[in-house]
Amino acid sequence: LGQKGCVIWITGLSGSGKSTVACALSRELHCRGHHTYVLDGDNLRHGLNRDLSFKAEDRTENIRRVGEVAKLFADAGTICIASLISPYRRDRDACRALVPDSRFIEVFMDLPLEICEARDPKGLYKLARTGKIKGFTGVDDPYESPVNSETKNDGPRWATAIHSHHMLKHRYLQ
Ligand code: GGZ
Repeated sequence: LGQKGCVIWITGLSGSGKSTVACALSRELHCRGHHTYVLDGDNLRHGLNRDLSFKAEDRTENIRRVGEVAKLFADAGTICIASLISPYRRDRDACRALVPDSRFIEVFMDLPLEICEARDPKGLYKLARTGKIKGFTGVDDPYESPVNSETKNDGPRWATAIHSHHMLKHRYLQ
């Protein structure tokens, strides 16, 4: 895995733990001598994607650009971990189509909205509920759950963040 790059695409609602898992996974892989790079949607929106809003067509463009960058990292032999809400199945599938199939691993942070909202680490759900943010994913904007992700969510749903992390560890970090 280390010699040939790949894309690990983490999708899920705001507050579902995508960035936390991305960082933890990156650190573990790095400790084992792999080259890794994390592409975080929220961070990239300050630079590469600063011209994009949260309306559907801009989200699609956001994901397209990050998918293309992730492909470049994978081509260069890096394990690229992309962490974006990426709410539309079609957009995620388009990113998958950019790399050979076995080199795209979709990880679904399958946490119920209620738990993400209860956590509300940045207070954004509260702003969305009071109408101060419009078009917030899960509140008044759609999220299409993966049907074909590489993670199987057979444990308690709230444990999926940890489960995803362990699944990847067992599959790729032996
Ligand atoms: C969803 C929003 C919105 C709206 C601001 N909808 O939890 P966060 O704060 O740190 O991460 C979210 C981030 C989502 O950016 P992405 O590039 O991952 O989104 S997408 O893949 O849909 O293009 C959230 C913050 O931006 N945020 N407004 N309306 N998330």
